[in-house]
Amino acid sequence: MEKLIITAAISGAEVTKEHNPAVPYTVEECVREAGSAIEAGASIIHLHVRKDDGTPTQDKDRFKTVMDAIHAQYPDVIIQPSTGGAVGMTNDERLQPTELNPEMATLDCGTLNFGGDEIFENTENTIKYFGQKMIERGIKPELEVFDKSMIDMALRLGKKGYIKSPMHFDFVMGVNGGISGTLRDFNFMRGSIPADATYTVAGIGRFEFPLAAAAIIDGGHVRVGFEDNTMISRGVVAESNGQLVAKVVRLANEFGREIATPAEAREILGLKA
Ligand code: KMH
Ligand code: ZN
Repeated sequence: MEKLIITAAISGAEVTKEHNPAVPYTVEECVREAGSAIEAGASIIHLHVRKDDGTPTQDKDRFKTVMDAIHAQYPDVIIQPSTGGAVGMTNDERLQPTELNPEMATLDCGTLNFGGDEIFENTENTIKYFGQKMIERGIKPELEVFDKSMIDMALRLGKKGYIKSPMHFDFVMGVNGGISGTLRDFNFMRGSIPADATYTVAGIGRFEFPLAAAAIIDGGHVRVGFEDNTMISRGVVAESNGQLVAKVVRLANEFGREIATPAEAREILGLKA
């Protein structure tokens, strides 16, 4: 079986220090949290950035500062900026980090309710626009799909030339407004992607580790991190992103799945080196 790629979503845009005091806002905190995850076995950092007060931002300069600071200490790691940003941002605001020509970036494949009164909006034209920009800039999209219909959208837009194959999906499961985090729905998602596609699974909250185990067994890949879940076990706040990654490594060891280095992750995902 292919080695396991672990992605650490260290910060997100919604989670705060009230949920977990280790949620990173400053550049130094981002380096600390990315470092803990990389040292535990993550080969990809899925990155959102904040202002020092915790406000989410897609500012290109802030991304550059944080990415350079992480790469200064961990030159091999793959950094995957978010183009989802936070609810309510404009398309061009969200796309700013792609101007830095990262190897990967997320591409969200549909609109969904996002708790309370929030709607995370990704119209068909938005997805086309983001897909086109990523092709122009040589960026491999991680196709964030929060529901089965978003896989169908990605496949349709792939046929029209907005997304290249082989595709790499991220099944985000358990968001209130998206598909549930049950094994039944995991099987549905997993069975709905093309044979040449790869996937990672990001289980939200209590779904994080059960879905990680499912993907480890199935030959898929895993995303964990404070963006998706801040607890190491029921009622126990995680000390760091690295602690979440270490738990995935232990599960992988139990099932005999080796962990991919960044170089091996590049090979598996077909990234430009
Ligand atoms: N913060 C969410 C509204 C992504 O990174 O591409 C969107 C999100 C998805 O986190
Ligand atoms: Zn994200």
